[in-house]
Amino acid sequence: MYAVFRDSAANEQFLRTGYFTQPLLDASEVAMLQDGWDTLPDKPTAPFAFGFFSNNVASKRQAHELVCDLVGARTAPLLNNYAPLYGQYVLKRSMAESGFTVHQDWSFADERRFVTLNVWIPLVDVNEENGALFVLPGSQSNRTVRGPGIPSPCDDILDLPFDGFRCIELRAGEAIVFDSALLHRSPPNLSACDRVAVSLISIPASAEAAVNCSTCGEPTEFVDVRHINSSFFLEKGLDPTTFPKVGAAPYVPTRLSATSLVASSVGHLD
Ligand SMILES: O=C(O)CCC(=O)C(=O)O
Repeated sequence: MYAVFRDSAANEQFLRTGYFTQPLLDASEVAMLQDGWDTLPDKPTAPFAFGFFSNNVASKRQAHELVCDLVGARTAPLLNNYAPLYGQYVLKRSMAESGFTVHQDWSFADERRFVTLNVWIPLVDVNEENGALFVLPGSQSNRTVRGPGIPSPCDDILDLPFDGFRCIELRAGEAIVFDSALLHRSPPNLSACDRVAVSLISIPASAEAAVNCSTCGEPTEFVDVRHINSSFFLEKGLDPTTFPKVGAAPYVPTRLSATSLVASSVGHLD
């Protein structure tokens, strides 16, 4: 398997748990990202919003370029030749409806050969009250086939109890780098202030950016593999249909359950 971190101890911990935390940005860089957020032409109003939910391409591009430049420069010395694919802000407003349920991110390259990453960095200190990430250590071993048009493997575990998940408390500018297959979620922000974070999707520089997808209903034995680039998030609104089909990947319908997770994941808790 492709190494993720240059440092072997960090890599070993990442491979075991599915994530690694690391102070990454200094106060001036956090301030630059905060300023980028404050001056975005189009801000979401929903209780919880990823940047890619927006229809305003100029706004998404402004965020994407800033996050890729700034966070990409800081992750380059740590990661084993990874390249930024897409950068965005993630807003969790101070609202009881701002929780986000259990999920795995889509994969953005061939997960049989590569690990794709989410580098998530809050712009304020985060804890259980204001919407820190909660992760299920070791759950990245569930290499499900995920992507647009493919039923989510997490539909039966959306309300899994928080026990077993680990709350990743971080200072502003500190990063959690996690495997796209790691199960994670975030509770509602019950503090008085909105929580803004940045997220950078990164893939190995030698990998072709690609999504698994189904463009004609529920898949049976195979899903399409389509090459993408950052326009998938920026101009195309996560619609893979105009990207070239470059192959097919075997697909077995999978629904993760609490029982399967106990067997495959919780044993990895350290
Ligand atoms: O920002 C959050 O609260 C959740 C982020 C998340 O789930 C993700 O980036 O995949």
